[in-house]
Amino acid sequence: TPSATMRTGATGLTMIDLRSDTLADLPAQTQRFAYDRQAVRPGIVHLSVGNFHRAHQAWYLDRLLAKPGNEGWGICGVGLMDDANERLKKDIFPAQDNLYTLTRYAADGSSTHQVIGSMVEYLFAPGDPEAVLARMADPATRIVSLTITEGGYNHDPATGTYRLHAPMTQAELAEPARPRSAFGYIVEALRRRRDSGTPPFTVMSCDNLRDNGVISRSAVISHAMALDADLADWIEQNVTFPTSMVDRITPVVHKEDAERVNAECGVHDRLPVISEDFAQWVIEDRFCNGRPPLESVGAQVVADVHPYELAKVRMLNASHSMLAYPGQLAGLETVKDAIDHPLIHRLVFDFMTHDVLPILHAPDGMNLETYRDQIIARFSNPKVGDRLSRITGDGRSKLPTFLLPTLATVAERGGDIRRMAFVVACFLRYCGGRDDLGRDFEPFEPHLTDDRRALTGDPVKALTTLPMFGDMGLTPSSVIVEMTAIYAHAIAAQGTLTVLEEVLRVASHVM
Ligand code: CS2
Repeated sequence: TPSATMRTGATGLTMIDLRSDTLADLPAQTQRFAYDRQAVRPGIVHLSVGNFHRAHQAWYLDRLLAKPGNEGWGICGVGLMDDANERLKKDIFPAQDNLYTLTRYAADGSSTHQVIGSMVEYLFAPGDPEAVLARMADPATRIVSLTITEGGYNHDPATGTYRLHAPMTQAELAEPARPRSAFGYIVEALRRRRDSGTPPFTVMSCDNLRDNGVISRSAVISHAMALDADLADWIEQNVTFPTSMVDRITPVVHKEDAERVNAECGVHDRLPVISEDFAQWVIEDRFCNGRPPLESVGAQVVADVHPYELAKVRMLNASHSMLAYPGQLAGLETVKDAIDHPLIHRLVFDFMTHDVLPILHAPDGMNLETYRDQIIARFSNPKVGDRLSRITGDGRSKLPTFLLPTLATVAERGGDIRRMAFVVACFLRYCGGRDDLGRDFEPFEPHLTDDRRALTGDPVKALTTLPMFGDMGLTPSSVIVEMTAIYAHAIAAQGTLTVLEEVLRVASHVM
C-alpha cells in the first residue's frame, strides 16, 4: 500500500517510503538536504527530467539551496513526451513529493546516498500544457534549462539548420498555443512574456552538443521566425543562450539496480538515480535575467566554454562510442566489461592519444593526458553498472557530434583513420541488430527511419547517402568510405575482436 510508511522490500529489508513527511525517519546512511524546502520557489523550469538531469543539475542546485539566499532557485521539472516512461514519472514524482534518492559510486567502490530536494514541482506537459506555459511565463521563472538529448534539437547536421518541416514542428506552428516540443514551449512562453512586458528567461541547454547554446538559439529563433518576425527579433535582442559543458556518467536504472540501491539506502524510491561521484559543469556567463551563484557549489562559470566542451565531447563521449559498438557486438554488457577487455582498452587509449589529442586545444589549466587517464578510470568504475546499450543508442544523433568531426579532420590531414573507420563499421553492423554470437537485439535508433536503417547493410551507400554523414561530403572513393567498407565486411566474416586485433596491429601511432 503506497500510504504505508514502512515496507518490506524485495530483499526482505525494511525500507521507508519516500515523502516529505517521512524525511525525518531516513536511515542514517542516507543524507538529506538541510534547507527548508517549503520556502523554496521554482526559478528554473527544466524541460525533460531524465536521470542525467536528476544526477547533475538538480544535485548542484540541491547543494546551492543549502546556502542562504538561494530559495528562489528551485526547479520545476517538466515532462514533455507522452510516452510510458513519462507517464510513470507523472504518477511517481508527485506521490514522492518530487523527492528521490541519488546513489553515487566512487572509483574505489564506496558509495554515498542522499535525498535530493531541489525539484519542488513537476508538470506533465501533455496532460496540462497551459500549466507549463503559465509556469514558464511567470516572472519568477528566470531560466529554462533543457536535457532533451542530442536528437531532440531537430537540427539537421548536413545544413546546420532547424528542421521546420519535421511533422511535430509543423503541428506546433499550426497551433502555437498548444506546443509539444521544447522549442514550441519556449517560443510561446517568450511570446507571452514579451506581450505582458515581463523580462525574458535565459535558455540554457545541458545536452552534449557542440555549441549547445548556439544550436538552441538557432532552433528557438527559427521556430519563432516561422510564426512572427517581430517576436524572433525581440528574442534575438533580449534572450541569451549560454553554452555549457555537462558531465556525470548516469546509467539507466534497471529493476534490479533500483532494488539494490533501495536496499542500500533503506528507502523505497520508485525511481531512484545512480551515478558516478565525478561531476563537472562549465557554463558560459551569459544570463539575461540573473543566475544562481553556481560557482559556489563547484560549477565553473567562464567566458568561453568551447575548449571544455570540445575536450569532453571528443574525448569522453567519443571514447564511449569507441568502446560501446565493438563491445556490444562482441557480446559484452557494460562499459566496465568493455574497458577491461585488453583490445578495447587499447583501442580507446590509442584513439584518445593518437587521433584526438594531436588536434585538440587543452582548455586553460587542463592537461589532456591526465584527462584521458581520468576518463579511462571513470569507465572502470566497479559499481556504476553503465550498460553499453545506453551508449550505443541513438548513434545517428551522437556520432556526428562525438566522433565524425575527428574522423573528418584526421582524414583531411592524411592521418591514419583505421581506428575510427573500424568503429563506424561497428556502428553500421550494430544497426543490423545482431551480435557476433548470433544474438539478435533491437538497436535503439529513434531518429533513423527503417528505410534508412536498412541502408546500413551496404556501407558505401550508407556513408554516401545517410544524412548523419551528410556534412562530410563522402563519395564511394573517399578513403573513409573505402576503409569503413573493408572493415564492415571483415567484421561480418571474422568477428569484431579478430578485426580489432588487426586494426591495432597495423594502425600507426603517430599522426
Ligand atoms: C554518453 C553520455 O550518451 C552517451 O553516449 O557518452 O551520456 C555520457 O555518459 C555523459 O555525457 C557523461 O557526462
